[in-house]
Amino acid sequence: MTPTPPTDATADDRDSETAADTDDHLIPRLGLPRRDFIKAGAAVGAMGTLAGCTGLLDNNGDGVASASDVDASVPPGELDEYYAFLSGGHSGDVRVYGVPSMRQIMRIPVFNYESARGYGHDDETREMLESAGDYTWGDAHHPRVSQTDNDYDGRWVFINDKANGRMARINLKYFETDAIVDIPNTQGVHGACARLPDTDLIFGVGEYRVPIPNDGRNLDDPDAYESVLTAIEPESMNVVWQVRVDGNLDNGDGGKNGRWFFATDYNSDGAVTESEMARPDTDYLKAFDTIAIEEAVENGEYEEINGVPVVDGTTESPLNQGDRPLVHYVDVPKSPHGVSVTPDGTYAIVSGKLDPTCTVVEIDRFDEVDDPNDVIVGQPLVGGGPLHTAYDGRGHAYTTLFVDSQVVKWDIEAAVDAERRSEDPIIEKIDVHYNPGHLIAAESYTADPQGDWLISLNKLSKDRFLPVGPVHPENDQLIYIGDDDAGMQLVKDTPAYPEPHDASMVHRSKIDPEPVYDPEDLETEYVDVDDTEVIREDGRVHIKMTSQRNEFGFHDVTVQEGDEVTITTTNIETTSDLLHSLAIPQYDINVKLAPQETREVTFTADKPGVYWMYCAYFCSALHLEMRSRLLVEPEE
Ligand code: CUK
Ligand code: CUA
Repeated sequence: MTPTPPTDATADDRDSETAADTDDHLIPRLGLPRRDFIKAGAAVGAMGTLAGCTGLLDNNGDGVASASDVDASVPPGELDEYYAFLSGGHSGDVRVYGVPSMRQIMRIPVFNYESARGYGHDDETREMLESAGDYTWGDAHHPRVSQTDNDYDGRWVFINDKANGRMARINLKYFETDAIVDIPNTQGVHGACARLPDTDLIFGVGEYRVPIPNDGRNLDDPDAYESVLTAIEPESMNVVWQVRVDGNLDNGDGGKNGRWFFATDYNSDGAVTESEMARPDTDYLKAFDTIAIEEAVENGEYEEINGVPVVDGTTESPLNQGDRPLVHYVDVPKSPHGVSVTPDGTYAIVSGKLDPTCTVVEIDRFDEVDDPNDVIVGQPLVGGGPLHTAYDGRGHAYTTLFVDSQVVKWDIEAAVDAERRSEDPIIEKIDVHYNPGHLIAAESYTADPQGDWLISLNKLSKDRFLPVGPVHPENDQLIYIGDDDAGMQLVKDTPAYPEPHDASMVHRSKIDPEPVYDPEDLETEYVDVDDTEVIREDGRVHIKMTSQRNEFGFHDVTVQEGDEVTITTTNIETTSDLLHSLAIPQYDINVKLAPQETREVTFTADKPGVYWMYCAYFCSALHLEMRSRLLVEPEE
């Protein structure tokens, strides 16, 4: 996320303020003492009530809550309370953190090739990547964990590829990508979200407007470009329908009751240059009535393009004229960015980006109002560059302020009661370092957020870590939000490789991954000791072998130059955490083999010579000895 801020302000402008602000607790924009924002009973007076409050201690006995008083420690040998799934941006992967330790536990390759997990190296994952467009990278932004009845169910994580217009599915039984769909009729799928409560559809939010179909027609006629919302069935990962809209689409979020989906639009005029895109005073929040859209599809009111039923949801569409429009267009201040639905499903909150407000939309009013703009019930003045909003389940919203480098906490109902563009609903602001994009609170996307931890995903780290050259890490900051009296407490800086955009945080009790593979779940047939063999047929060689401490099933295998060789390998170990791999470096292969995992790799033996196949996971004291020879005989 690198939105254009309304001013040229960046972290540089804030650097000079930061030290002073910390000292006298001034909130820069408002010029008020920070403690004035804390509710009655704050600071010293509140400490008497802190006993029994999770996470907050008074470690230094000064009677004032501070970062050192928040217990975020996870001692060696102990486990975290939450999983956090963070997108890897243009690294193309998903990272798994433990919270509150902020330790990075795992990386899951999705749109990228990755050798330590053998991803894109064995036949199955390579074919998955090839059939999904054959790109070597992607831009992963929005990891959303599947829910049942508006609560995390531990089945899947879905994530978009903003670069190539794809959607991927990670299965949480094995924490691995198991499906990717290359979505037709769209470029740059940005938002990714589910229809709730039960994740029966996944939505890909089409960002870039292009001619549909994009086959050379209307090349330089931007008025004819369009963007679409895409609905994907999560079990099959098939695209089931699309809706074409006016303007573009940016971020999205699902309502909680199986009907609504919301998406922002920062380019309602359909412009193609930055200055034109930022010109209109208002852009849209689009509310998609997914039930009405499904009825239109069932009634055949669509055009089939590239095999997908595409429904017309533009403002002029006949389907939008009746009393049950497919898409409601709500005017919100210019260039909105994030939209997120409150845990109780009452409101959708749109963050202003180029306007210092959030817009609160009451969802039930869509059925009651004649003018769609009458769904707006609040518009608090939150600060510079609001991008995304998260929830604690206690009626508070937390919004990142990109330009101000802050997170602002505000009261949702107070914002509905207050005048438009009032600061009254603001409770508190905390400095973050620097320029935050998304933020995520524990289980914020469910009906029941946990309300204890919040991560601010900051785009710049500047001087917060040892310098490592011109490419800086980003900074994921852990903030404790569990004590409304003491206020938000910044607890930890965590450097992140570029670049997390969004995250989901799930209590560990809701995810139950397998420690070893169940061979029944794998496509490739298990190779046991008795199955070890070499099958030769018409220039094709199929090697079936085991791997275990400390040898492969064959000490050497001879093939002919030009043979098409398939090696099927099973790690027959049953002990958890005992991994091997099959590396054949000169053939650019490294297949990872977790316990009870079988993988297959196919290549053409086009280079005569001796090739050591070795195990790249340090599996035992005789790990270095775990190697066999591939002998490729030259053609006569
Ligand atoms: S995100 Cu994708 S540009 Cu604000 Cu949801 Cu960073
Ligand atoms: Cu097996 Cu190293």
